[in-house]
Amino acid sequence: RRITVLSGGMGGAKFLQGLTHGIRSGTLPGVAPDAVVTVVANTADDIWVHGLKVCPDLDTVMYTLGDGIDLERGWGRREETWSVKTELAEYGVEPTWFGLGDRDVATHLVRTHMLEAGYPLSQVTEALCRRWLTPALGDSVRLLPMTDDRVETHVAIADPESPSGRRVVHFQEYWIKLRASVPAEVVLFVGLEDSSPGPGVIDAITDADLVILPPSNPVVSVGTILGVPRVREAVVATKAPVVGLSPIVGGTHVRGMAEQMLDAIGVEVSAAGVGLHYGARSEGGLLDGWLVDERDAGSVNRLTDAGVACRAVPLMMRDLDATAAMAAAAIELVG
Ligand code: GDP
Ligand code: FO1
Ligand code: CA
Repeated sequence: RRITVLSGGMGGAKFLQGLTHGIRSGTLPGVAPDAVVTVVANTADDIWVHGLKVCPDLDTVMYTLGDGIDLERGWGRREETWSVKTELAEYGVEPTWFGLGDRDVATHLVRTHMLEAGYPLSQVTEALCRRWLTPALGDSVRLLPMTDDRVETHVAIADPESPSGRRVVHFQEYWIKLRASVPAEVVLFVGLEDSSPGPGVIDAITDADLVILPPSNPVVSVGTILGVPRVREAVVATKAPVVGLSPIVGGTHVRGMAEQMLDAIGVEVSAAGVGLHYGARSEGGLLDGWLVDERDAGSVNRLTDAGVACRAVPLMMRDLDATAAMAAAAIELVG
């Protein structure tokens, strides 16, 4: 069984924990314990800070599956210290708002050094995963950047001082410094239309037995992956069933800023809205199946009318078993 998952950071990583747990414990219908999972991860959150290339979604997936993640923050390393961040602030260098952990810095130093030596991000990621994934997971999980090219999500927000009435900030500044507290008027994906799918990405979708859209941010995580030229077409065309899980529960996101991002692109903030945004396979969209939370059971008739298999189940990733049950329900939905 080859399962391909298009993932962002925290939401996708948490889902992947439950999926791999379910595979190992043999609780997923029709999925043998030797199933292989390929993760295609979003890289448009990436940011250069203090001369270092930081890849939040790649690192969140890698640290989570490698058991190095700080569970309470949801990002960065466990047992982290912040001396570098503090010293940088003492020098008064910006950005002071970015949480740069000392252990995390080592990852960014290795990555930046390898990039500057000419290695593509995909090979850098492979090298980092030899430490983080191989010991516990062997080659049962592969982590692929969606592209090796530089892509960055930026957000235009209102700014009365500027002639255009707007100013543009990096997505990380919008989220970390501004806490997504102001509307995102426009979401810009810098470099996306000129990017190419990373090595193995198209094959991972075309040759999959199952493609999963996990409960990741539909705009700045799954949306950006689908926005890499040829990727969306590959998902539409793959013979594998495609099943998604809603990141919107009870009409809003569980955490993060999906609501603000969906508002920015004019998509209804609901389980049905996101499902319709991904589209029914029968109408040229992506989905054969769409899993929603029990609170959103009554809202998916547009999708079922379009032939998408829909089901309402508990959709909160409270613990490994709950998440594994979600993965099982998603797989059952599309057979
Ligand atoms: P990010 O890159 O760190 O923002 O992580 P992702 O894009 O992978 O996932 C973020 C999304 O995860 C948010 O839109 C949340 O609503 C969603 N999310 C987080 N926890 C849960 C959960 O327990 N259940 C569901 N259904 N969605 C969740
Ligand atoms: N999220 C925060 O809320 N505050 C931070 O200071 C922060 C720093 C950070 C450093 C490295 C990294 O890999 C992730 C980091 N994140 C931080 C999470 C990051 O903003 C993610 O991109 C979001 O979860 C949205 O994808
Ligand atoms: Ca992210």
